[in-house]
Amino acid sequence: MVNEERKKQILDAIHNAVVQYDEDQSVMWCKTALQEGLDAYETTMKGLAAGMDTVGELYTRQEYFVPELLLCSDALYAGLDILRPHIRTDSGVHKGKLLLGVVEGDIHDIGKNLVKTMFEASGWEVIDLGKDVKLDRFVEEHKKIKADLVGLSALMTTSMMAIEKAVGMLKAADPEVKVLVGGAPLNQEIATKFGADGYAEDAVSAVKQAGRLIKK
Ligand code: B1M
Repeated sequence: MVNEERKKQILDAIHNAVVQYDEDQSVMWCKTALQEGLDAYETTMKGLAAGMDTVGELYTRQEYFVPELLLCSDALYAGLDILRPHIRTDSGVHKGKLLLGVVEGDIHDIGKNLVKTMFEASGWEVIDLGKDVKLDRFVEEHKKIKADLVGLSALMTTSMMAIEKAVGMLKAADPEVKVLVGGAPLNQEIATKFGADGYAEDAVSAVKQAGRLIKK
């Protein structure tokens, strides 16, 4: 196991690779992280996702623009491809079926994909509808597959309003449906106001929250 100093060096290098949109460095340092025994999930969050947070700050300060954001996302995904197979799994246990997607009007899917990764790693079957998903589609697919849980993600204050609508549509179609919501502009208070059954601020707490919701 590496010492704290080396761990920080590796996580910083991954963070910087995302910020500098350097796919090769992202891949190289994520491989190094695994070779040196770092936990794959911690590396994802404290390296790749932390890099994306810095990118967000650069965008807010107008030092980065949309093209840079896209390149940074590519560097994040290149690293995630290396780490994902190593994220610890609860193999052989089927926990439930999650219908997941980013609501209409919103194409931010990095967070949703991390949520998906954690659910799959924890033994859930995930039906991923992708991003910018029309609200009718969540209802139609839920009717077809009878998901144990529907997960809705939104990253913008504008698109988050679609969550309230989607929850209403899902509950009208199936009063028993459980809906979990998440994404940066949301919090527990808003989620409750929108009628959702649960809210989670990150991918790990989403899985824990899901476990609680389907037990009820
Ligand atoms: Co844009 N974007 N973006 N963007 N983008 C934000 C969200 C923004 C906050 C930037 C800013 O202004 N500071 C801002 C929104 C402002 C607002 O709220 N109104 C913004 C904007 C304005 C836009 C555009 C409109 C820009 C434009 O075109 N002028 C446009 C939107 C187009 C559209 O959607 N219709 C746009 C486009 C893009 C890109 C395509 C270039 C790219 C996305 C690439 C992609 O996703 N494939 C992008 C990016 C990368 C960002 C920032 C920089 C990073 C988002 C991210 O991936 N974070 C973002 C600024 C920021 O967040 N600081 C920004 C990392 C990710 C791991 O975190 O997504 O929060 P997050 O996910 C977390 C939790 O939220 C939670 O768990 C995840 C993992 O722990 N979570 C859930 C998420 N979903 C969950 C669901 C759950 C539970 C937990 O249960 C179901």
